[in-house]
Amino acid sequence: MNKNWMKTLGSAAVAAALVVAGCSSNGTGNADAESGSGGSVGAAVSHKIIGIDPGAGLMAAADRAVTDYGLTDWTLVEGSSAAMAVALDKAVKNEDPIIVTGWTPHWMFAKYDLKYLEDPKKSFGEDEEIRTVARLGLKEDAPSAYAFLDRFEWTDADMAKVMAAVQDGQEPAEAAAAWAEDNAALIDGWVDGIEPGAGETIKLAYVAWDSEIASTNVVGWVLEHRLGYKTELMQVEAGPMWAGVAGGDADAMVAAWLPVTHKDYAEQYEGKYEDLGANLKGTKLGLVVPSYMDVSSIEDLAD
Ligand code: PBE
Repeated sequence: MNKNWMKTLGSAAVAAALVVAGCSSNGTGNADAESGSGGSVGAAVSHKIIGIDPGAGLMAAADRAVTDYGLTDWTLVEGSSAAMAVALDKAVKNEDPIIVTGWTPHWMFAKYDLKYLEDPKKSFGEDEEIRTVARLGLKEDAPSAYAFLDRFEWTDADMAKVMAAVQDGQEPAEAAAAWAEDNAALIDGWVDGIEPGAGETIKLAYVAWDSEIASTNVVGWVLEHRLGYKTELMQVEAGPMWAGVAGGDADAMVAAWLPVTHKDYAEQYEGKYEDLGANLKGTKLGLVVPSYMDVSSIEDLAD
């Protein structure tokens, strides 16, 4: 009963009540909590992993981890990037234990002292990159936009600056514009020798993941301010983002995490999109905890 009930938990108040209930169950025969055989982390966080939007590849990977490590009593809580960040912020302020699904690049590693739990079974994969994916035919229909998208590549340090500005309260478009003005030389290289477009509208699909909010707004800025296009930034869920590019409703996205995280989407739409290669290398995904927690590996979570 516990498990299904936990899945439906929405409010912090109910969650807090559950923690209390979890503690009191110590005295009423909760074998895990009483066994002392490594169940303490699970009990401390009510056997919950705070996830993000259900369409994220990170959630599929976290589900895989739950299976791979035998975390049978655990619940992966669905929500959003923003809700995860709020829960993490609250926990860190109170020095409460918490486990979240996290990824790099992300501003949270600069703001808080965090660590990834080791993943010896590699449920979260390795050697991933963020790629740019265009719809079939974009090359012919908007060659200048295509040429720039094909060339676009930056670093996690670049992305982190835009993400941090958004986190500090700037509108994403403003943060992107400010970053672009500070990095004009880099952008010169991205557009060097590319003729401006004819004012067509380029539709960029993205999901409200902090990293992709940053990249999509920067790419939109370059298309508009350096290449003469109009842009439409379409914020959608992960599935519709891939479906949009594959079906031609969106022109491109800079949010394809491959070869692992978006593998299912990439396979589903194989042959219906063009992979323009990496726009950022050196990413990472996993379960993330505050450094003050005395746990180092996902293996330690199994009761
Ligand atoms: N993320 C951020 C995405 C890709 C970008 C890791 C949350 C995902 O899991 O699909």
